[in-house]
Amino acid sequence: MDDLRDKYLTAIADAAGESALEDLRLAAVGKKGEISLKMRELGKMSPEERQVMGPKLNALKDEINSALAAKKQALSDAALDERLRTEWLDVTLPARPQRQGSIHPVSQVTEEVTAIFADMGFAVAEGPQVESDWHNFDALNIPGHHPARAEMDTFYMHRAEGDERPPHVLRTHTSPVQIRSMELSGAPLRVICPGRVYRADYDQTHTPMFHQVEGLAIDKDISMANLKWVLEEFVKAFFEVDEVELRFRASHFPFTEPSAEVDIRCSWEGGTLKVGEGDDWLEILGSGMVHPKVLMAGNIDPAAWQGFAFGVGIDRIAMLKYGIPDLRAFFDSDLRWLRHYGFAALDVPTIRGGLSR
Ligand code: 2NM
Repeated sequence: MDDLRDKYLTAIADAAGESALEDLRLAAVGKKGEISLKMRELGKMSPEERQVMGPKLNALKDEINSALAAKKQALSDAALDERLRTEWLDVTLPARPQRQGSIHPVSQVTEEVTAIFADMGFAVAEGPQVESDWHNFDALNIPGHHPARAEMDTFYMHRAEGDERPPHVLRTHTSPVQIRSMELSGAPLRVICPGRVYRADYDQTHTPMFHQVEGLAIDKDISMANLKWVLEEFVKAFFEVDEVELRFRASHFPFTEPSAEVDIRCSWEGGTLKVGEGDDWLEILGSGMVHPKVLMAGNIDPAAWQGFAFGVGIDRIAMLKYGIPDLRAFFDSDLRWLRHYGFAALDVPTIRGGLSR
């Protein structure tokens, strides 16, 4: 009996798989198994012999059955571990690595600018790219005879023969979106308007479609001092530097009074731009206090409210920040250029995480 016990327990311990284990079960405790046959022999024994052998055989059968069960569990645990180890899949990998795209610098910079102004409490508004003549010009204090209309090199939409109404235009700036925001929300108001704008101009530094962000803040006691602080905070966050110096130069826009162009102190030493130090000045912004007539066009009472506004060219500040030399390459859809200057799709700009990581 001890030989039988050793033989089967050793064989069970060494069994390589579930089918070997099943063969062992049949050989030991199956209908024609060795232990079952021994149990059948109990009938031929004397009652004294049977009284000793019966319990021993039963105990052996139980022991072998539980060894079989334990081994079966161990084998299936090992099989599961092996599957978990070999059938592993990184579900965070991109689904189609052979088609990785990239985020266009204009999109990236739009997101960066939006994140910075959102952090200062500005909402984001969008509007139509085909605008009414009134929203694009009249509401912004640019009347029909005003030279700014001609200067803007406007693209005009078609009107049917004999239709005397002024044709719609491709918006020449995003200011009409701010007129719409004033009409829609009233004062107080803090909003930025990023988007595409159009002017019939094409050379080294101009494309007929380009991108702008304009900002507008209206409240009871808003001044040029608030404008200066907001623009300083913006420039520091955008160029990721701790200190900047801004220079306001008197200028003229029909929609602001007074108006100022804003330069930032910089250096071009070694051909690379450093913001906040050096003896050069970089012109990046137009700004001013919103003209009372513009507030009135937006149904806001200029006797009760005032505000500042500004406009930035996105393409230009993208070129400056990321060292992109040629504006026209922005719109060539050249995949090699996009791979070089593009951004990873999952690197969303955040104020805390650093904008351009
Ligand atoms: C600029 C410069 C100065 C401007 C004005 C407005 C509005 F609609 F609120 F009056 N939005 N943006 C503005 C002012 C834009 O771009 C160079």
